[in-house]
Amino acid sequence: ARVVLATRNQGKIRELRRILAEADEKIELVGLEEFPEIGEVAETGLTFAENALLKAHAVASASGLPAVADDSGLCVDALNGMPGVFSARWSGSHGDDAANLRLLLAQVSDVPDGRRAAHFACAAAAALPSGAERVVEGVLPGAVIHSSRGTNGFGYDPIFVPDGETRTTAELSAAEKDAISHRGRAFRALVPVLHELLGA
Ligand code: ITT
Repeated sequence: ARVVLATRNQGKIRELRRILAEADEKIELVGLEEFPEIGEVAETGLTFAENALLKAHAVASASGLPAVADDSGLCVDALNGMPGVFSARWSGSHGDDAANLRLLLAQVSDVPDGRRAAHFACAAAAALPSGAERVVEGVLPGAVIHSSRGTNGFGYDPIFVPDGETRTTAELSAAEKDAISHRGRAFRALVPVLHELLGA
């Protein structure tokens, strides 16, 4: 089945192509570059699920094809769950991973070890041009550290250590991250749900 991947985030695109190819070789992902007329979708939702559904619906109705979307972020307990849905625009400039990470590090610099719990969250949404929809979520619990380590992944990966790990998600291999990540969990759960939606 041809399904549009409704994201412009290159880090997500790399991971989602891997995760979905591994989970189901029959899903043929079409990139948004095939639909240059589709513009930015305003992420006005207050939750990951709302924003993922907004993006999936906008792209499904504009493309006429089924679409899947990812809304995700880092929720830091000591910051009352922030940056959360604002993760991509935390520093004010959308998608500036380096600036977002720098600001977050400064904001948690006084938080003692033991109070640095955080989690990555991902909502995976699927929508059809008819308006039918499904959404599932995945999380990865862990903690934020004091300075960056590692060069794999994207976004806040260099400052996040999953529970039970000593390495940051930027120090894990691609396969190691996919096996435990919020995105891996959400999109592996989405696959059977997407098939059910496409068959309905
Ligand atoms: P699209 O809306 O086009 O998908 P976006 O970058 O705007 O792209 P989001 O609003 O979902 O997407 O923001 C997600 C942000 O959360 C992303 O920019 C990262 O900073 C952070 N993030 C999400 N998953 C991550 C991961 O696996 N590792 C590190 N940071 C992650």
